[in-house]
Amino acid sequence: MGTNKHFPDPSVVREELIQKYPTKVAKKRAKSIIINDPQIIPEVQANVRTVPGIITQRGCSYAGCKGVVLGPTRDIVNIVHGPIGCSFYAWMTRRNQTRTESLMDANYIPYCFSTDMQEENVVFGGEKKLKQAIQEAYDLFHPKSIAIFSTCPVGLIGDDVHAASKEMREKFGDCNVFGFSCEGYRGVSQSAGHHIANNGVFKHMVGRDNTPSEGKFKLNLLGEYNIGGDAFEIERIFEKAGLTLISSFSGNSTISQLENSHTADLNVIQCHRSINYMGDMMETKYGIPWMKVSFVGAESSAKSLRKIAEYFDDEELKAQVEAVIAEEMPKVKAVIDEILPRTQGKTAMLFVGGSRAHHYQDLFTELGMTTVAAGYEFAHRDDYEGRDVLPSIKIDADSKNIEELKVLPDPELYNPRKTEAELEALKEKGLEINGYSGMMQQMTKKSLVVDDLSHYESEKLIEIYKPDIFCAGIKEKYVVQKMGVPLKQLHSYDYGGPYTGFEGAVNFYKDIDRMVNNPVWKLIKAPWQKTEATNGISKGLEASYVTQ
Ligand code: CFM
Repeated sequence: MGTNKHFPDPSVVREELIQKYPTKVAKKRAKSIIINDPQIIPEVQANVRTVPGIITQRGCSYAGCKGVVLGPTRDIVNIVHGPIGCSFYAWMTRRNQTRTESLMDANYIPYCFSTDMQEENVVFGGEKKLKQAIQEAYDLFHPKSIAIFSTCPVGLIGDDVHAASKEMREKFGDCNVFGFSCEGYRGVSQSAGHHIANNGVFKHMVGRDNTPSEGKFKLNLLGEYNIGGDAFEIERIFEKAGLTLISSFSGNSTISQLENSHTADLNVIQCHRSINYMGDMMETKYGIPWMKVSFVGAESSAKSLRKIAEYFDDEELKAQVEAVIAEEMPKVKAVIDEILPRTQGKTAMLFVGGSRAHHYQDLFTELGMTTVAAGYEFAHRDDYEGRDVLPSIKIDADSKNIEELKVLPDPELYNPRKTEAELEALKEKGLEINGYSGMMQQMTKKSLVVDDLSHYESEKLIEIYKPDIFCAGIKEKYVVQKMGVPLKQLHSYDYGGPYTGFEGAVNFYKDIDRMVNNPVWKLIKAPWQKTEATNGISKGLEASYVTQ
């Protein structure tokens, strides 16, 4: 073991994590528990099935499709075809905010639409009920669009949501009805649902409105879902910098914006995991390049703005971006100067979704804190190791299950925004076009990277590292806090936020300061404080279901 209790030998930790598992399980889990080396970047096993019986953090394909990608667009009526539970438990739990222009504008986010499938529908089929529900939603709201989401029983009994959607679309004439085969079991996690959602939005929405958009520097913001108002802060910054946001995918978005999004000249991608498919497809069909950005962290926000200005290669824009940074940064700096002495040297662990476990490390770095271990719930190898590994990723049966759209350049609308030579020149300047280098390159040597962390492993990690803060979600929150470690929810932000951009960074610093310096945690006796520790690893704490 290392001498510092916060930084134990990662190979010992790895052994500790898997030693209680049956041999086969241990062997499998070992491939997802990696000691990082940013120079070499070892291979991580990711996007594979969770071992049955292991308590995972993951969600389902339906959650990724309906909840994540489609949920934030305010004027689509999203009907869930399935039992009511699938709707009820997905109803407004993801905090994607939206802001209508006027009180009269459509906003269906607060509603919960479900076909409320019963046993009778499972036995005799649910298509009739689905069509009735579509009709009812149409009669009540006259929305521009209705999307149908399939839950597990729908796929099992074979209801054809696409045929039902088509029939109703043709019947109405003025309402775009389309369906998603996003049954919960479609993939190994919600990641499958993202891909299915990307395909559907691309097929049924993008490119429907060819009205030329206005603005000198037009871009779409992909993979930003406006959790806790994050997109509002990015919109503020874009506006200040003179950038025109055509559409976000999909925080605070509308159907019209998505339908017109192919008129933008650049796609910037914040959450690579959930929407990289869209970036690629829009590039192929319309000639719009994409760039990875992150507006999580003040430094990252400044860097992302500079990247965008570099892409458009306009001196005025570059000057404006510098002016924005010069105006925003001092306010951020003032807060950091005050907080840093209290947060410096503390440690964090992040186990969230498919992009935040990476992005939020930047905010912790700004606070002088070290990320000792991190991982995603459902990311793929490219999110860990970088997109260079894409050709070497094995397409297993679970991935084959998800449709890959065959996309070709549009005969009329394909218009490469940059020539090959221009793209090359940008790359030479260090701009990563259509690329993402992943989380591991940024993490320190010997930090621990764990994919699809199990509940048992999270308890073990906390016991060994005793981090000053653990970042995950509501399912983990109270278990971790009962261990005497504050948990920051990085999905819902513990009802705080926004955390993006410059103002968001300040919010985050203050929230983390409050959490890691709160004396209440010292009043809780964590299990390892009740027993004697040997070599930094307590022998006293055991997950309740594991026996010696
Ligand atoms: Fe992307 Fe997201 Fe995330 Fe995600 Fe999610 Fe989310 Fe997330 Mo929860 S799209 S991968 S599927 S950044 S809902 S807004 S916080 S797990 S890290």
